Amino acid sequence: MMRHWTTALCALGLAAAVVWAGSTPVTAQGPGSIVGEVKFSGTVPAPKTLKVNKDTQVCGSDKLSEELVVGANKGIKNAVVSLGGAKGPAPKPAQKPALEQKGCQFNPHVLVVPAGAEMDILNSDGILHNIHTFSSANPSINKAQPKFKKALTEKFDKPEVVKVQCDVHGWMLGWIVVGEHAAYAVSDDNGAFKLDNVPPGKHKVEVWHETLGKVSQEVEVKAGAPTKVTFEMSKK
Ligand SMILES: [Cu+2]
Repeated sequence: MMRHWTTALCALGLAAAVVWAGSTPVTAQGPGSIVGEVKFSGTVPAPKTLKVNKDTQVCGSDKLSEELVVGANKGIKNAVVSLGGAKGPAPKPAQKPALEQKGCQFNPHVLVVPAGAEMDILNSDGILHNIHTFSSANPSINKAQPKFKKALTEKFDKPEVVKVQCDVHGWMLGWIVVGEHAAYAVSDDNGAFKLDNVPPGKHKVEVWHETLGKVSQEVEVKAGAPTKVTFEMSKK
């Protein structure tokens, strides 16, 4: 008889526990994320054409400028989204970041590199390029990269946006965004981005684009969940 009751109570207790857990919302914990889009507002201008008039056997023919790339649904590519007030230093990346010169273009067009981390500048073209950087906080680099020099290793210690050009091929343009913390993302072909590991709370989220400038928005991030946000940028 006793045994029977115990079994019955246990079964009841188990059933109650299951119901209780099922009706209690799971408490979200830990960092959240910010997912969103950077969109162009207004009439999208036609992309500029860059004249290719040198080393055409490697560089190819005229190219479309990447200074403003607007994709599907007016998403802006290569906008850099970052968390204002995030603390550094940025962790060392697992893989050395690389800026590649291929087909006489910088790839990627916009690269985020943590401050103080080594990065490679690659010459995959087998012709002479000349790396020339424009910055204010970091020393300028102006180095020939002959065809046999496949990689140059460089390092930027101070956070800032560095413009990169090639003195051999006037149309070549790229950007190195030297980050002071880990919370950076670059928007993709459709203007989409994701910032992971964002502490819950209010954050100022900043967006930089090479020709459209800067916009920012306050975003409240919930613990353990993605928060959606849309940024709009337009020609000044
Ligand atoms: Cu070049």
